[in-house]
Amino acid sequence: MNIKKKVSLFLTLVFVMVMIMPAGSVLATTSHDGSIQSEVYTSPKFKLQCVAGSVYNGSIIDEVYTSQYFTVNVWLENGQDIYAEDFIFSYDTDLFNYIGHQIVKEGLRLYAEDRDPAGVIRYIVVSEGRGYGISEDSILISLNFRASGYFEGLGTFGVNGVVADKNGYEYFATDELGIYVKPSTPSNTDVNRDGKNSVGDLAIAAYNFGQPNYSWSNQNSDVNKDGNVNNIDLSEIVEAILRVR
Ligand SMILES: [Ca+2]
Ligand SMILES: [Ca+2]
Repeated sequence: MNIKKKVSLFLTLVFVMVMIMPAGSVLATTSHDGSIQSEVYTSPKFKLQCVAGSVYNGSIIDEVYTSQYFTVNVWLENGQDIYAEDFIFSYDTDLFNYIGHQIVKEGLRLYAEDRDPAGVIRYIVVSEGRGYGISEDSILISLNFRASGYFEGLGTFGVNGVVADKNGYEYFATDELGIYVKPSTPSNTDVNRDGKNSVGDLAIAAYNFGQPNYSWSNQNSDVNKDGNVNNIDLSEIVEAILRVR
């Protein structure tokens, strides 16, 4: 094989390797002084996470009760100077009702939300200015849902789309998450689950009175699981305390 053919074969091999290289591969690069260096190449990716309670401190869950409120966080991981995201979020409309969204990371802003009644929503999220690009794992957007009161079973959430870095390089990312909807349980007035009904349970629920579910300090404050902490929950706890001798 002559030199020309060898070079041609080498270049073809390099091209094929780059084309099939998965995220996380080691990529050989040539530095300014001509030496060969290796870099670990990781693509940004989405991760879906379902939580009950507050966005950052809530407990991660994989099942919900019928009629329960909960939050699905869309995370962006492995990002480096990512400044814009254009993605489609999908959910099962038989099992879940979409309530709304929140942006919790400073410097991020939602520029577009395009909703389709079939359970498909397109979002465009942008970092407003230098210093707000995403270079560490961050929640892009938090989506509030309520499990429908009519159906039980396994429902799926999906996200896929394109994110781009400060140089305009675009990366495709996707993720999927299954959440099981189970029947509601009867009221449980023992909010802190210490085995007794007392004023401690009442105080916890009182602290969460009137708050949206993502800011509850304890999800058991909603004793009748209707998605609100209100005078119905407090009255049930008081009645349980009065029954204690
Ligand atoms: Ca208790
Ligand atoms: Ca309630």
